[in-house]
Amino acid sequence: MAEFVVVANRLPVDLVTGEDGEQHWQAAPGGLVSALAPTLAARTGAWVGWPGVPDAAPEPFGDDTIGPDVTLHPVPLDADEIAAHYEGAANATLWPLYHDLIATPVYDRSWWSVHRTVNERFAAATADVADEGATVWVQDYQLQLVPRMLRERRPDLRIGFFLHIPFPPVELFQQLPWRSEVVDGLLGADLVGFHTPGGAANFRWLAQRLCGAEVDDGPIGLRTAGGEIRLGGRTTRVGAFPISIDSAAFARRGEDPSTADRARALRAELGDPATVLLGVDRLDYTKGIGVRLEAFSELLDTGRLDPATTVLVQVATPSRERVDAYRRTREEVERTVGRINGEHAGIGRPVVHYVHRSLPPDELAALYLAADVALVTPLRDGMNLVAKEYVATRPDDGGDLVLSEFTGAAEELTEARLVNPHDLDGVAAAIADAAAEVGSDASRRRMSALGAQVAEHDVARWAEAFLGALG
Ligand code: GDG
Repeated sequence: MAEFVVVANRLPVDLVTGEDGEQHWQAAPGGLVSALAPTLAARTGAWVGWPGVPDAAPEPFGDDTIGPDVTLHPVPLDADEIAAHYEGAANATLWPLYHDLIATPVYDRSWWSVHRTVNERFAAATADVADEGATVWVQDYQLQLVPRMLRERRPDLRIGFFLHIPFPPVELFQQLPWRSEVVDGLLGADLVGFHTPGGAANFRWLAQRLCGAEVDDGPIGLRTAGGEIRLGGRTTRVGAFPISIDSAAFARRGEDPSTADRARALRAELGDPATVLLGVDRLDYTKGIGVRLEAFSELLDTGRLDPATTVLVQVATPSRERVDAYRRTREEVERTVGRINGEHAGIGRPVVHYVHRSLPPDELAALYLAADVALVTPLRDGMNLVAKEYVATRPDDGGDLVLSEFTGAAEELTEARLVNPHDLDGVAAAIADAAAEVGSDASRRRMSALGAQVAEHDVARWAEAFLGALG
């Protein structure tokens, strides 16, 4: 039995099939794992999640990479459940709804029914592993029904929930046919955390309107749980806990001479351009990859950037490729890359270097170090860790950051060149200014301020603030 349980869509390991045809576990390192590892390792811990492939139902097993007393509890999903719950309700209903309807959400009753069943399965698995009075931390939009389901099974538990994506404006949220169920599901928690105060305030308003909860109307605290919601004799608190990264680890990579060597080699491979622009994203319609490509294209068309001396590297990691909207986004991005190169590239000298693969962390760090300007232009993003990783990797205070106002990161990284991603002229102007001012004292001062912000507010602090507020 565990004193501290993390519940997430995925386990921190993936079940993969090797070349020999045998299945084995492979670590899936990510921000969440490094954030929670210290807390997990310090206690008897458990992680409840899906192993990432259909029908896999291995027995719980220990994971020494996190801690000696940490057990992983796989929750099996069959192929139909993956299609209805994960690709459907989570990624074709909730994801677009919570990201401002950039794609049109699909409201499918049969998907939702499976979504409910899968949330029940996660709640049941958690109830089985949590010790009397244990602390349970449920993660993200796929599992919003779990807190209530778990509370009903185990009133003794202390339950926290954190939403990694934006919580939408109330007018949009109200479209959801299952809106009261979701709000009530979250109200099963003792603490519900969001990236921004705005998301928490939206949720508090909906708790009152949809569930008849009593709420206070004070300001929502940052890194504390200020807002109170009372329903059915229980109190749920809400707060803003902006997530971050292992800033020191990124800084160490940035300072490592081998990263600098690789960054120099990368620039040479790119043809030693005067200016390297960089985008790194999951290939997702929320990330505004098309926005930056269009802005770049206009700058080349109008001669404000020179294709002989400027390159854009776009890393677009494959993502959710079985969901229609993602297939369409990929087609659009690749068509635009082809058009820009067709119009502006020299033979053997592309202006857009497009990578549709996941790069190893060392290579990513070298790219961060090599890039003069990072372009982070989502139409909507809960936080955006790439922006934070980029500034944390620049011990030299070099580089520059063009950052969409519609990211959670923009509320903290106020010294970046903030842009409205719907304003193409504004995005293009920010890119042109950043390129013109590479290495200037002004951009160094701004990068230094950004670096200090991220160094101070790292992911360990995020986890401590949330768990401290959860009590
Ligand atoms: C969700 C929310 C929120 C990307 N390409 C490669 C690679 N990455 C890594 C980045 C970064 C991560 O993926 C992406 O994180 P983001 O925060 O940018 O975006 P989402 O995946 O949408 O995350 C988001 C986050 O949750 C946390 O709460 O910030 O708003 O949408 O860490 O480095 N990593 C490697 N190779 C790649 O090619 N190694």
